[in-house]
Amino acid sequence: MQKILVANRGEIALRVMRTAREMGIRTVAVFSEADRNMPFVRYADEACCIGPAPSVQSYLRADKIIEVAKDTGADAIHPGYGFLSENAEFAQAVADAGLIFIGPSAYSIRMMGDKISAKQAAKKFQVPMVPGTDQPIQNLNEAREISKQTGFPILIKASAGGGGKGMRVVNEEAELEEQLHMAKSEAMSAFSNDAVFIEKYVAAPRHIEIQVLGDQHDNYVYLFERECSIQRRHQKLIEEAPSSCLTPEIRKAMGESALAVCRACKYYGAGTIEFLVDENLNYYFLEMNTRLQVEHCVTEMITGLDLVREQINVARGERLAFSQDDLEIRGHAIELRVCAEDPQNQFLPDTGRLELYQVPKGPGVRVDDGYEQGQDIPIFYDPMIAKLVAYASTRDEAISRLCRAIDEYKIKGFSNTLAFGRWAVQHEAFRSGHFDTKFIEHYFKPDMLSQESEDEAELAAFLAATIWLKEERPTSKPLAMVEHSGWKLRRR
Ligand code: MV4
Repeated sequence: MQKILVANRGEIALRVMRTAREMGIRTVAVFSEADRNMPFVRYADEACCIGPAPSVQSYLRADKIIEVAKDTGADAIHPGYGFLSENAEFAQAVADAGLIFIGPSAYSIRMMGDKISAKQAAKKFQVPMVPGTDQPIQNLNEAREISKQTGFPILIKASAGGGGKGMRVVNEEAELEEQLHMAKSEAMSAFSNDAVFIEKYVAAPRHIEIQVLGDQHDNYVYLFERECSIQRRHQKLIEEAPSSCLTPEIRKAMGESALAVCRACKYYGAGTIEFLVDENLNYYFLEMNTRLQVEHCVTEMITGLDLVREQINVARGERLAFSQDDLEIRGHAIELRVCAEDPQNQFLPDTGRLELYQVPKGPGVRVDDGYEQGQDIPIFYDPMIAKLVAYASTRDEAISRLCRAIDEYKIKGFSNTLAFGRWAVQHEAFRSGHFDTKFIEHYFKPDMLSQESEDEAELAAFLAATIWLKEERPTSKPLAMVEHSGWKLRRR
């Protein structure tokens, strides 16, 4: 493999290109008109504009991207996450064009993309599943029968959904008819497929996922878990590895279940098996993500592996160079997604320019970002601008380190999730490890962060007054001194 086209943008495009460069592989960037000045475009050895800003006219143009790959002599395509990464037709088209798709086969993507066929495959390998069905619901009577067996509340899920899209909670039999009807018509308009299935609703579970790697010679390993319960509206905000709630026995059982899912779909490449874990540490298979995930970095920190390197090696047919027994968890990693969103206003996306942008550095800090100071955040794409990862030997140290890094991180120009992140990891429920997917809903109120900015304003006023009243006060710019005060910056 001599040259990889990266069919993505922002931090993940850069992330993939960095590993390619370390491996002596050249890179091709494809970019939209909005991304012309992005760091990933400059980092690539070659770059090609593929269309206007909207994704459907650029990053989702499978035909155009394959054409660029051929024209530039690339021999492989890395899809990153999002966009075309879990599109089986794209994976097939890449292969049909004589190029290597750096990811699983179209067969695996297709089987896991349909949640009903994923459950049927996993069931054959005795993977634990939430009580319910692994067949499409045919009619209301059938839905009634199944919910009688499981008991209410239940969840109706779209087979073509996933990641929380196309789900409906039904609390009692009286709501069933209407909810089933709505679920099916929603699924039809969103996915052109109205197949739905039913599961017992697990209230307030933890969301824990297992990272896996497979090669094209039937070898598989699991790279332990990531705890992803701190999320809002199915958008994860904080991820960590390992989870503070698993025992070595459950970790091993979940890892082996994850590998069973891989065997069920003949998986190769990097993948993630999502599980729900209830308060008694029962775990249930939810779905499989057949791509490299945003939060893969925390797994890299605790295993010492480079997942993109592994993806590339597997894609070119190499065998995994290690087995399960070679792997162990070392230390603890926590990731905060730094998003251009306003936590005080329901985490709605904010836009603006990076007027000031300084990233934290030093021991155990990793920042995967895609923008530079002075750039505008386009409205067309995901609001995540960076991932801040803290790594240390223990969870407590990783939390302290993340807080220190958040303090060093300077972003001015739009609202972002940095202060939210500090609030979350300092919360007693997070620190003690006793939290679930309802963490933000239960504990977070918008004014919790404004208190912090009020404290800061008060301190700034106090310092300004103190300087002003001091005998040897500077004759000019007292406010500039306040601005640069280490006391204010450290919020003391
Ligand atoms: C569930 C569930 C409770 N019970 N299934 C949401 C994402 C999708 N992968 C499946 N999801 C859920 N499935 C049963 N039977 C609760 C969720 C869920 C959730 C899961 C993981 C992380 C956050 C979540 C937030 C709300 C609901």
